Amino acid sequence: MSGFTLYGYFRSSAAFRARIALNLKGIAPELEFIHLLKDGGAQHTDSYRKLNPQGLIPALVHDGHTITQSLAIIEYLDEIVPAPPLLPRDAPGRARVRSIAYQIACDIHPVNNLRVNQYLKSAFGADADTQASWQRHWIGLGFEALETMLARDAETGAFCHGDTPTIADICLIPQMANARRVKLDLSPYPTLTRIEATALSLPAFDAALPQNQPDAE
Ligand SMILES: N[C@@H](CCC(=O)N[C@@H](CS)C(=O)NCC(=O)O)C(=O)O
Repeated sequence: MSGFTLYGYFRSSAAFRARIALNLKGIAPELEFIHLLKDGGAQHTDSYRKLNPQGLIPALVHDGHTITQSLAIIEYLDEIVPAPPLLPRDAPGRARVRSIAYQIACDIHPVNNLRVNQYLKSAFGADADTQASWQRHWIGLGFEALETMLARDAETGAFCHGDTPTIADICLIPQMANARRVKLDLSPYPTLTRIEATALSLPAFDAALPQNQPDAE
């Protein structure tokens, strides 16, 4: 399929989610790189804010529509390209997958975002070490609950839910990359690291890694 444009940045974990979903669906989008740091951040320019008034990436343009929010992008792709499905067929399964995805996308990720770290610095003088410590705290708290849930539930398989990747894995793997970047000790989360290794053995996940992007630095 063609006619997709993804606005992203190699290190953005929300863009990483969108890249995995596009890869799983076999879609190779045109790429527009929004450098989040250079010259104060391209996400804040008038031209990008016209596309996404939130000033956040990713944004996906397709068929005259601009879609923002990574989970909305992923569910849109899943609806227009149904195979392979990124959500289970059964309602309890879909609820469980969304619960895992939202734990990451709604509770862990937002408090660790770039703009939060920039505000920690400008308002409270938090240096890079303090910011990393903040991130380790919030990621660790979220991972503790996720590890308990995934280790306990019979629905957990090779992936977060069963033996094929879902939206839960699409959120988990980029969050693991962020955890590694701030040097969180991952030894207390053996289920998460096992699922990460399985997911990264798939080309769709591996090709979406930050270091494998054309704008990687
Ligand atoms: N909930 C949004 C989060 C998007 C988001 O926070 N993107 C980050 C990069 S991971 C961003 O653009 N940050 C720019 C900034 O903080 O200025 C989504 O899932 O798309």
